[in-house]
This record gives sequence, C-alpha cells and structure tokens, in this order.
Amino acid sequence: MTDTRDTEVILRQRDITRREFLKFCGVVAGALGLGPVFGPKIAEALTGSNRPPVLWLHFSECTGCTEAVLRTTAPWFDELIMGALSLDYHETLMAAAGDTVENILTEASEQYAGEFFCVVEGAIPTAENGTFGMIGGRTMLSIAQDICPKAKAIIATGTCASYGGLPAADPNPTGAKGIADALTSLRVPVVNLPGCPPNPINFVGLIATYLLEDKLPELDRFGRPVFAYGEKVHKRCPFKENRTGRCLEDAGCKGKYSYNNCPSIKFNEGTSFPMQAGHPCIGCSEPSFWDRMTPFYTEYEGDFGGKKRMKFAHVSNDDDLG
Ligand code: FSX
Ligand code: F3S
Repeated sequence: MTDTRDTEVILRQRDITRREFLKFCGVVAGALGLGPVFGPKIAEALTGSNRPPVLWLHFSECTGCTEAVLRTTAPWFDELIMGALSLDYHETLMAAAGDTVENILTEASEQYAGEFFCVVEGAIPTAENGTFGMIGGRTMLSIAQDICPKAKAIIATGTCASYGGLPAADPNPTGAKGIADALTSLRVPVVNLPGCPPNPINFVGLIATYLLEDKLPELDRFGRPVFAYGEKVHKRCPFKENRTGRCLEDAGCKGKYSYNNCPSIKFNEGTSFPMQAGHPCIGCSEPSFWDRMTPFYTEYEGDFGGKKRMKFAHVSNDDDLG
C-alpha cells in the first residue's frame, strides 16, 4: 500500500507538476460529465490511501487494452492508474512466472474475496469446455469461473471482454464470449468498458467514481457507464460541429450507430481520435461490431475507377444498433 506522499514522489520523479496533474484530473472530471471544479476532488481520490485491490486477468485478446494504458504519451499515466489501485495480479506486468504466479492469483482471490475488483481483458473461449484457451494447464473458462464470482465487481475492459470482440467474430469456432455471457450464473456486477482498445481515461473515470462515491456508475442496457457511452459518436463529430472537412459517412463511418465519448476526450492526451484523423469510426465499442459493422469501408463511385458504391452490409440509417 502507498499513501498520498508516494504519489507526490512519483509525480516529482516523472517531472510532472501539480498543475499538470490537476489538468489531467480536469479531463477525467470532464469525461465524467463534471465541471472542472471537480478536478481537485478527483486528484484527491486518485492519490488517497483508499486503494481497492485489483486482480487483472488476461484471456483471448491482443493485449491492446493494457498497451493503451501503458503506452500513452504521458509516461506517468500508467503509474498513476496503477498507483490508485492495489494491483495484486497482472500477468503482463508481473516479473514472476509459473507456479508462483498461479499461487498469487489463488491466494489473493481468497484473501480479498468480496473486496477486489476483477479486471477482465479478452474474451472467454467456451466451446469444447473452453479448451481453445489455456493458461498454465487450466482453461480460461475455468479460471474465470473460479476467480470472478469471488470479486466485488468485474470491470470488463475492451470489447473482447465486454461482448466477445474480434475473437467472437463469425464463425467464432472457439465459442468466444464476453465475461457476462460466458458466466451466465454470475451474481457479481459487471461494468463493460468496450472499445478496441477502450479509452484509458474512462477506466480512470470509473475508478475515480468508485473512490469518490463508493458505488459503481449508472450503466446503459449494454452494461456501459452512461458517463462515457451515453451519446452517439456522431453527435460530436468534428465535421458536423465545425462544418469543416468532409463527412466520412460515405466512406463507411459508423458514428451514427456507435456510443462512445471519443470525440470529447480523444486519445493520447486529447490529441485526436479516428474521425479527426480522417478515418471512419468502425463502431469498435458496440456489441458484435466485427459482424455488424463490417464492411468497415464503403467504396466510392465515380472518381475512383467507376466502382459501384457498396452499401453497408448490416447497417442502415434506420437501424439504431445502440
Ligand atoms: Fe480486444 Fe484488448 Fe481490441 Fe485488443 O486486450 S478490445 S482485440 S485492442 O486488446 O481485448
Ligand atoms: Fe472506436 Fe469509433 Fe471511437 S472506432 S475509438 S468508437 S470513433
């Protein structure tokens, strides 16, 4: 366990001023729909001594969700997140391996039973009793069945853990599912933070909400926090708002069918997000997006070799998937 002074030391070591830290907390407050005045409260929550235990499980995935946290342009961001939590188990970050690690998972899940947050990253292969995904001789399914029911709450980070994502794309031979679908008799609340990858600011926002209010945020019908997934991406489309540039709908943009706050908080310290970079939204935070949002691109007709325009295969303007 660290205390408030430890975080101050981390900030100093990383050459981060208190002012920069408060600016970051202001961004988190913005993501939560709170005014900038709440920035200092978020800072207090993130640097306090109340650090919930967290066991972070990896299943069928690309690890992009963890990478999104670790490889942000702000080098201190990962330490801030990890410092706000008591991270007792994370396979990507642990130096130990083998039996030692397996024992840590079992012991921590028993020691903190009913208290820990279980962060799940990746989908769970369920076909053939889960034999398509093995870790240390055990199926991912049996690890999830063993650990998840002991948690206080589950945070499914990324679209794979939330809804199956890429591993569950048709024909899905491994029977990959999101955690709530894989463990149907689970009595523990599940918060989905979809996105491929999800925005780390929303993860911090979720943790900050819990630290400040001692409860989980309001969720939508797909188990996503309303603070982050309450509006369609299209609502704050930069082209729509500024009337500059070219609307990307003809190129296949799925912003009208996708709920996420990317246009407001963006990625990499607020630098940009897909549409701002000229790329259509592919609906990465929606259930079954690999099946329902493809083809991701629409061919233009006319200037591009007279090709026939390709219509969306599964989405029409009247079909609100969210
Ligand atoms: Fe999935 Fe995350 Fe996409 Fe990758 O771990 S949400 S494939 S960015 O990494 O699970
Ligand atoms: Fe994903 Fe679309 Fe945002 S592709 S990152 S929901 S702009």
